[in-house]
Amino acid sequence: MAEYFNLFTQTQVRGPAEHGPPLTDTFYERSKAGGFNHLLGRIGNAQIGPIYLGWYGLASLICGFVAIEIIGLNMWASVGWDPVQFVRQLPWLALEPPPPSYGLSLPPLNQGGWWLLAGFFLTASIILWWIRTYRRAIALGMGTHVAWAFASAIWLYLVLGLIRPVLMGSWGEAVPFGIFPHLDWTAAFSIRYGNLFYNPFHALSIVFLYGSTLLFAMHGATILAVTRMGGDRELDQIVDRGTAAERAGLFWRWTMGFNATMESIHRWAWWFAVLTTLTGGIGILLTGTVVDNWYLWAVKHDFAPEYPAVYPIVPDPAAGAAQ
Ligand code: 07D
Ligand code: 07D
Repeated sequence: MAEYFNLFTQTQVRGPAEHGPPLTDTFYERSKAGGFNHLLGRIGNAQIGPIYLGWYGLASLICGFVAIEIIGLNMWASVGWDPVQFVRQLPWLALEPPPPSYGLSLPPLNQGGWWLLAGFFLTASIILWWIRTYRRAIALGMGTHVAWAFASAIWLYLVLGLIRPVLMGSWGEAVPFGIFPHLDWTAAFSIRYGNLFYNPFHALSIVFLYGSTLLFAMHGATILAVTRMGGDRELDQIVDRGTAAERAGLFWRWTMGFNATMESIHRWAWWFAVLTTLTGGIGILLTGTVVDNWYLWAVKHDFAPEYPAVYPIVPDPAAGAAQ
């Protein structure tokens, strides 16, 4: 019996496990069979695995584990090895970079040395994972779009924690490890450099971040809206356009006069996501190196007003209240 398939009445068609095309260039055998999981099938594909670990994957996981271990143990030590306080205070705990007085030299372990080590292993882990995304794509005969999008995020990460601190001559410029501490750093960074809102690259980054969510919503909604015509089989709709793609396109021409194609929408989405961190990284790189105060920079370039010229001196309301 054919069952109507939509968001609420899902069917999970289950055949033999899909192993993907055979790999030719690998010296590490991937694991044999995967399993199935009904709950995962509700949000995605029910099949789990086969997972490809490989030497890069293994090395990445080990480096990631070492980094998290260093961060976690330092945080734990900072509450006197008390397990309860560790859990309670975790969001506020930090592993801080060295104080500015050390510049780019190697500090003692408890003066930021651990931070440097953790950063080294985290960076190694991330770069090894990038290599893995690149090599697995090649092995499957795919394009390397995922790897290059990931590289854009890594660019911002490297600017924040490595490239800019090196240009500024101090590890102390880098971001601490920690959930709220890294937010404090973000706020302090903005204030120190005269309000990041006046940094045009921060603005561009926000444009692409917001744009990414908008595009994702529009695309996701459009495809869901035409699944009943087979729109979710996007590939078929690209090579053999059917009523779903036609209607989806017409919907947008009706509502806004222009439509993306089944292919171009993914290019838009890719570029918007990639440009978020690409422009963001440029913005951070310029901060403190080329521009020391974004507000004053904006005043100089005539897009921020000088405060006194706009706001006359305001009497302190508290002074009146005291009488
Ligand atoms: C949903 C994919 C899954 C990823 C997740 C993140 C860790 C960290 C480590 C306790 C969308 C896993 C988290 C591995 C645990 C320790 C030591 C991605 C999804 C679930 N931030 N940030 C978060 C990172 C920076 C900022 C949350 C990382 C900059 C603001 C999480 C980096 C600045 C806010 C986190 C990084 C900045 C956050 C949720 C690296 C400027 C929030 C992230 C490596 C860009 C939000 C309490 C998320 C929050 C948040 C991780 C860098 C600003 C802990 C790994 C320095 C303003 N950041 N962040 O869902 O709730 O991303 O914070 O560069 O409001 Mg951050
Ligand atoms: C961090 C890329 C690196 C991540 C990697 C992931 C792991 C975990 C986990 C397996 C996010 C590695 C992953 C290790 C593995 C598992 C589970 C991407 C990262 C490689 N801002 N702001 C941005 C807004 C203000 C500030 C970008 C909005 C204030 C600073 C974004 C507002 C001040 C920085 C953005 C706002 C301030 C930013 C981030 C509003 C604070 C940055 C884009 C409405 C008081 C960063 C140029 C991104 C940047 C950044 C948005 C306000 C500070 C668009 C909407 C004025 C210091 N801000 N911001 O994708 O690039 O990050 O700036 O107020 O560094 Mg901001």
